[in-house]
Amino acid sequence: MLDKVVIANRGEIALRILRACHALGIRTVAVHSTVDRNLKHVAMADESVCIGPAPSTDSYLNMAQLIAAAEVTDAQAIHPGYGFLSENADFAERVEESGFIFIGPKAETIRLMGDKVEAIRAMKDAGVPCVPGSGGPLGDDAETNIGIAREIGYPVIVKAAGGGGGRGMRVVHTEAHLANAIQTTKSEAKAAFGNDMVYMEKFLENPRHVEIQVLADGQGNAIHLGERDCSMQRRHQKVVEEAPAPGITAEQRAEIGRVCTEACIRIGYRGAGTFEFLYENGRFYFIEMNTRIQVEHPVTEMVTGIDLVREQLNIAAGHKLSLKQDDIVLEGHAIECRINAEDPDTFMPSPGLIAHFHAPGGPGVRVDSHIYEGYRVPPNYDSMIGKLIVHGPDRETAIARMRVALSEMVVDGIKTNIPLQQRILADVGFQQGGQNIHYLEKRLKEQKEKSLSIG
Ligand code: MV4
Repeated sequence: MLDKVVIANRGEIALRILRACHALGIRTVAVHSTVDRNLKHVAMADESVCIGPAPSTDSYLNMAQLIAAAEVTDAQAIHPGYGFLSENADFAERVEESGFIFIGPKAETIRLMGDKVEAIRAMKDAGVPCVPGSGGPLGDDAETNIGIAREIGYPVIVKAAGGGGGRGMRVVHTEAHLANAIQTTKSEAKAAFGNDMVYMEKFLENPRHVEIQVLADGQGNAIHLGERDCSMQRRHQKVVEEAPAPGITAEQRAEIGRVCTEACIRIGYRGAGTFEFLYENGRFYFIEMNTRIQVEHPVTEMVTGIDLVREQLNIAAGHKLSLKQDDIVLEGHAIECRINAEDPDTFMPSPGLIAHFHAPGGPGVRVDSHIYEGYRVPPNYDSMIGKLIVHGPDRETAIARMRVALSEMVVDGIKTNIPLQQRILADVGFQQGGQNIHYLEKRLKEQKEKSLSIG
């Protein structure tokens, strides 16, 4: 097993990684910025290293500092968590060139998936169902592009190859707007990602976001752990996630899961990964692959009973997958509410001192959070301060448990989105299940208009 791991992240995921390491007897090194010296996992780690000032570019994104931290502590591996450098192929490469293990896929796999055109090509070749599209980058010839769009059928969406996660895309409804949309997306992509390559897909108007969790050892073995529904989102930020996805049958799950695991084996995938699909009219359409552990991984852990971070560590240590597909049995239903330090109505960040904190509890209730009474949420990073996860024998029970847990949870001193989460869990449409990616924003808009007409 690994003997010492650098946790190249902060907040709840740093704590989550620390716990998985300690449970395996692995020593931990916390790295932190100057404003983060009071993070919970820093106090719990075997060693800690201050890697720079508050701005992430000077600390959590500083590759040289992170590698130096591994060197001075004589660590063996670096876990990047999510965000920051977790999907940076150059970082993975530099980590391995420096003689450390990057806890994730090979750099070349990260690079492949970072280029959305190449990722889609690879997945299509591996038999993964994709959105009808250009099947490659768009060239400069307007007539050719018009021909591609006609073939696909309007509306189409133009996406940046270097984008992903909702950045750098444009919907086009008619031929008259196509050339302009391509040019604008190209120049925005050039500015944002240093790469002006764009591609085209059929625009699916009312899909759900359903993603498949996989684990692969890079030694010819891969399994899937079912799906998560992440359709409850606002501005590409997920708000509530759940597993399994309402309405997906065991047969559908087995089929799409098999396709994903076969693709993993074919590309030599290593580590935990997520295949992102749009799901519409009973069909899956691949859009992107994430090569990191994801924020919402706990809902999969709750329904499978598998510790995904532990599996990441075992794979990084060179072990073959000990789990077989038949070992994966889904039980019950899990829901995750992201808890953010933000105004529940305006979504403005609300950093500051946590004057009082009470964590909810009870059967099937899990709190993944680094906050504590007296902790000060810094203004420099993402506003997520934790995740509340519940598990129950069925979706109705999970919803009931989440509603109780949300009502028990106390975070005083700052504003949080707990009131928003309570409104979502009380919403009849949410309770029905299976809403599409536009549902939350539509409901929020309705609510705002209603409150304006009264106020
Ligand atoms: C799409 C789409 C509709 N059709 N692609 C946004 C995030 C990025 N991962 C891909 N995204 C989308 N791609 C086609 N062909 C709609 C979205 C989309 C979306 C996807 C998942 C979750 C939330 C979303 C919100 C708006 C748009």
